[in-house]
Amino acid sequence: MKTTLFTKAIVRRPAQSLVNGLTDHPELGHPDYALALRQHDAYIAALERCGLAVEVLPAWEEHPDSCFVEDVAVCTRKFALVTRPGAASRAGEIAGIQAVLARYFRTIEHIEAPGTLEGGDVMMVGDSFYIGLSARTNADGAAQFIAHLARHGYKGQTVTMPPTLHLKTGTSYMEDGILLVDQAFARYQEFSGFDRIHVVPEETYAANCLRVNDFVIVPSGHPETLGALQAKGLATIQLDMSEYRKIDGGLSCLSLRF
Ligand code: CIR
Repeated sequence: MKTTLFTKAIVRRPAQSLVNGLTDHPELGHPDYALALRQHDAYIAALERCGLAVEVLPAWEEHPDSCFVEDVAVCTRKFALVTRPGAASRAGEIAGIQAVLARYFRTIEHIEAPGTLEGGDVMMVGDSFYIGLSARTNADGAAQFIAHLARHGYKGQTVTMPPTLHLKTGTSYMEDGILLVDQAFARYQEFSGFDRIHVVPEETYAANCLRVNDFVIVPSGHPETLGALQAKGLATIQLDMSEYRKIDGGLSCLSLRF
């Protein structure tokens, strides 16, 4: 059976300044820019293979983390949201995103100060949204988003966060009731109703996989998670994400899908 969740995606080419992106893992070293570009090419090709028309925004040198376009917006079926990133160095990344979103969405909502919210903290499960209260997303930002959701007939609920960058760093929804959870989220009551795949500690990075229509995109080098997804009958595409991992970026971070 064909599953159509999304038809379009927006990505932004990595800038050379990517090598100075924010990271909690400096021990992994700086990204290799040429390799990051090749990995980005493969990422776009994978989204196209999943059936998406991909709009590619140009690299933006002033903003090292700007290829992580997921954090500056949230796209729902009824409206788009321009966020207000909690990382000071990323605040300027929202400039221009409204104009891009306006090509696809009639209604665009915003997070206003003092609220902060980054898209990496938002997990969509059908008409329900989970919002991680992280160092990047505060209670005010989450409350504003939940109010927007309610106005559009959706539900939103906050999730208390372990010390993890974003909610989707540690858990991601694979559709069909299946949820990937790393150890930090394993005991969360709010997720107990899902068919959970527990990501083993050595593969924590693979808690951020991306379901796009008939495929799940999985970071390469995570055989247990790959096997667990395939055992659920899901078709997989593996992508090498080594250069983005160095600056805490995962598969979902690199695109907006709608
Ligand atoms: C940051 O720290 O903001 C970037 N280096 C990584 C952003 C990853 N985005 C995401 O998880 N949605």
